[in-house]
Formats: sequence, C-alpha cells, structure tokens
Amino acid sequence: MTAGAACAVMGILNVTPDSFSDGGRYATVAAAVRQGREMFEDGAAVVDVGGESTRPGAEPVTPEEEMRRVIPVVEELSPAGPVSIDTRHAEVAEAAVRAGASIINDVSATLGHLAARLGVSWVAMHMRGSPRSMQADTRYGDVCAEVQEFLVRRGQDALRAGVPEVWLDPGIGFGKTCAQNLALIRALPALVATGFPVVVGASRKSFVGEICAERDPRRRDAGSLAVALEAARSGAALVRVHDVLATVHGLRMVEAMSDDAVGVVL
Ligand code: HH2
Repeated sequence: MTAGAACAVMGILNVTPDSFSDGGRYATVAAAVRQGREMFEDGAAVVDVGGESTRPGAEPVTPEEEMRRVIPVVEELSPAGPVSIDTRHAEVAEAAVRAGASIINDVSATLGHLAARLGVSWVAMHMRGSPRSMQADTRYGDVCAEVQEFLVRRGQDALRAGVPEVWLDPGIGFGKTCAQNLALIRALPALVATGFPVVVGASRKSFVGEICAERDPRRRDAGSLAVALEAARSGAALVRVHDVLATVHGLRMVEAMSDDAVGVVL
C-alpha cells in the first residue's frame, strides 16, 4: 500500500481481550478474519491487526502471547488485502511480516531498522514512555513542535536505513491531554508539510468522549468521524478507525463536495 492523493482508511482489528472499545469481540481467529474481510469490503485500504492493548494503563503481554493471538489472523486475512501489524515487539512484527503483513504499525517508533531489513512500510507513532505510564507526565514545552521534531528525525533515519515507505503518526491519546490532542490535530497541516504521509488515529479515544460527554467508547463514532474528516481536510493520508463504512462514506461525500471534485466518477 502506498500513500495516494485521497485520504485512505485503516480498519482497526484488535485481537485482544482488553482493548478499550472492542476488547474480546474478535477473540477467535474466525471472528477476527470475518471482521477483517468485512472491513475490506467496506472500503478499508488496510486492516491493522493488533494483539496487545495500548490503552492508558494496559497490562503488557508477552511477545509469545501476542503472536499466538495475531499470527493466525494475519495469515488468513492477508490474501484478502493489505494487512498491517500493530505492535511494539520486533519478534511479533517479524513473524507477522512472514505471515503476510506488509506494514509495521509501530506505536514505539523503534522498529525502523527491522522494517528496512524486511523491506516493508513502517508507521512511526509518537508516544512518551509506555502505555502503562504515558498519562503520568503530559508536560511538554510545545507539544506540536516536540512531536513533529521527534517524528521527522525518526522518519529521516528510517529512510536512510532503507525503509521503502515511512508514515508518521502524532499518537493521539498517547501521553497527551485533551487540549494537547486538539492542538496536534490543528497542527496536522505542518506535519503534512514535512512531506511524509501522515496517519491519524483518534477513533473512540477518550478526548472524543470528553468533548462529546460520552463515556461509552462504542458511542463515540460520530465524534470520531468528525476528527477523521478534519484530518483528511488537513492532508492526512490515512485515518485509523473502528467504523470503516461510515468513514469511507464520509470521506467520499466530502471529496464529492469539494471544488476539485469536478471530474469525480460515481
Ligand atoms: N492507537 C491505538 C493503537 N495503535 N496505531 C497508530 N498508528 N495510531 C494510533 O493512534 C493508535 C495505534 C490505540 O487504540 P486501539 O487499538 O483502538 O485500542 P487498544 O490499544 O486498547 O487496543
């Protein structure tokens, strides 16, 4: 998968018992593969398979357990379309690529050399510390400048190391307050201007719940769609979402209504 002119959709497929909004829903290989295939049918450009929850305070899992959860799913799902592996662990990423994944979605932004060696695309996301500790210290001087500087440095290093395609992600909700998440979304045009394709993952996250006064993550899809559309308007290349169909339809409508959609073929 390569970044195109229009914003594409990455569907979230958490094969975990404890993810904050869909934990336990796709616990069997069959259920997860069915959900992944449905996401492709609904228009996902890539399905992101994860076996460890990274919600704030989540308990880490061993790479062995993570592999047990994700590898059979990647194997069965990857013939249907591009699959990314959402992991912080090198051994999980490597096994998933061997099982058919073509993108390493790396919330630790540390696996660039592995992506180079394996010759696959790499998403570098900004996070401070680990999921367990990240909300403990959300002090930044200038959050947008710090995040961008960090990501661009990692991105340039990865390109030098030979990664064929590098995507940058500001890591919405990873060690950031509600106000900082909003600032990062407002600053997306600057991140896009660095020339790297940009990924944004805000779907169902707690800042959407805070603003919409909605405690149930599964009732945050409309708020999440608003963020995805704003990210696309700011030039993001990929939005990571739970509700693939609504996001694909929303993006299509916005594109059809835009000035430069004169030649749009329906
Ligand atoms: N967010 C989550 C996980 N992986 N990857 C990228 N690139 N960007 C993100 O914002 C991102 C991510 C956390 O969300 P989710 O997978 O929905 O929940 P959990 O970590 O509880 O499984």
